[in-house]
Amino acid sequence: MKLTNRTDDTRLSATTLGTGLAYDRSKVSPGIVHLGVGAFQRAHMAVYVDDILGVGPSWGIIGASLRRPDTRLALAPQDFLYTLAVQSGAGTTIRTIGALLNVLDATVQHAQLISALTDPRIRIVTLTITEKGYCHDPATGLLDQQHPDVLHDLARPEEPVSAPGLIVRALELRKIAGVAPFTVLCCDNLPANGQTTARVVTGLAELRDRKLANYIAREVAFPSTMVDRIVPATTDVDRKLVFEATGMTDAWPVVTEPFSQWVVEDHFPFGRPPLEKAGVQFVSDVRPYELMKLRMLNGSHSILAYLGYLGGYKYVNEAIADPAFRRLIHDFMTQEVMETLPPGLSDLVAYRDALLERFDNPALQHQTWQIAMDGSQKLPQRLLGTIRERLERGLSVTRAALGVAAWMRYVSGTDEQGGKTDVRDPLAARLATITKAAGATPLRLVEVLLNVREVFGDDLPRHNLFRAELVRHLTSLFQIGARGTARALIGERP
Ligand code: CS2
Repeated sequence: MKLTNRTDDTRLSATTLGTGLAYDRSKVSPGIVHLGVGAFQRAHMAVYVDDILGVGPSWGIIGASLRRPDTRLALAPQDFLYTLAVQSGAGTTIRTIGALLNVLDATVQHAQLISALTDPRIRIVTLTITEKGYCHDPATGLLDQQHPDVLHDLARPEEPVSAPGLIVRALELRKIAGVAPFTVLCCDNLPANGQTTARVVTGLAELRDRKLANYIAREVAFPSTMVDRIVPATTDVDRKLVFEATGMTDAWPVVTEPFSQWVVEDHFPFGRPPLEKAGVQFVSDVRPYELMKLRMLNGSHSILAYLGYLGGYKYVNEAIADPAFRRLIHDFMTQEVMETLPPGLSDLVAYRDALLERFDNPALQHQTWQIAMDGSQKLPQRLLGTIRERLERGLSVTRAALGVAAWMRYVSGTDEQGGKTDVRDPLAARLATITKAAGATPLRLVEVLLNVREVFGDDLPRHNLFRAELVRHLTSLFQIGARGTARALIGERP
């Protein structure tokens, strides 16, 4: 990120912005601590909060980055203000967001973060720490007791580094001080995300102190949510666009699509912002929405990411413009996912068509490589849930299995041109070792990868039909590539 050649009077800040917000920011006080400030949170949850700060000024956000200084470094000089650019084929709309009152860098401001988390004004702690931030076993959803961060937090409970560790410590301190706890709101793409978060937090507390664990289980609410907005990583092109549109330099704007959805289970014992005024849907059971979104959107995204990347497509909109890929994703949703979803959801056909249109957005530049990251943490809820249910019912899993085979091909470390693939995944080292030992032999690759229990559990490796589909697809991916395989699957000449 280059900020040279611009004088400070063109840098976005409270002074240069003037009265550019719809509310008086000096009246806003913090009510939420957010762990994991990233592009997604800044383009989603923070925008909903920004919308209601005029009527609910006690719900400002203190953000925290758990690993990296970059967000604080970029936003502090601009008073934590940033630009939201909403882009579609029809053009761009620009808005400044002021909901973040501060961003702490937990690596050097640990004490400040703990004091924010124990501040009685804080009534909600929200999380976007990505799937791997939960230190859990993706196949079972249970805390991984051998996770290095968990071991660290058990050894030094006063200086936790993981999000579950920070939450446990903050709740412990609040309990000691006689301060009511906060509500924990997971905003990550996990199945039953409230329960999953509750399980890892109480699981960690249990390893430290049973009484504390009981207290958390009894007193703390973990409502589930479904979050949805496509937010690619910000690039220098986006920075330039924002500068050209506003005349101000913003070191870290966020660029997103027009669509945004947030469905929340309405269980906030210590109060919540009036987010329904900003379009949040409060419901008693989030599960149907969550399954729909994870299996339709994220499932399709992951298939497109692996096949697209292998097929040489850098961006999602390029991949979905390939007729064979488009047809494959259309049929995956229609013929494999829809019948696994609970009844009562509104028009799934319209939902599917809207997704295809969103993937098409040419302004977004969403990299297949970005979505391909952390597959070991994503596959269970995106593809394997669909596959499990269909196998149980004796139904075919061809397209979903192609997504899994494409992941297997991807993590084997080379692309179709023989170049090296930069595989980012918490299990990357292990995946590299086992795939190297197996070589480019589909049967052996399927064998070793299916045995990664954290991903496939104990049941899927035993399923012969699933295994056969994987071997068939992987053989085809090696022989005729991703595009050829997609074409063959939809009945066209590869
Ligand atoms: C994507 C998601 O990066 C990914 O894995 O599938 O971030 C996706 O864009 C969001 O969940 C959309 O709501």
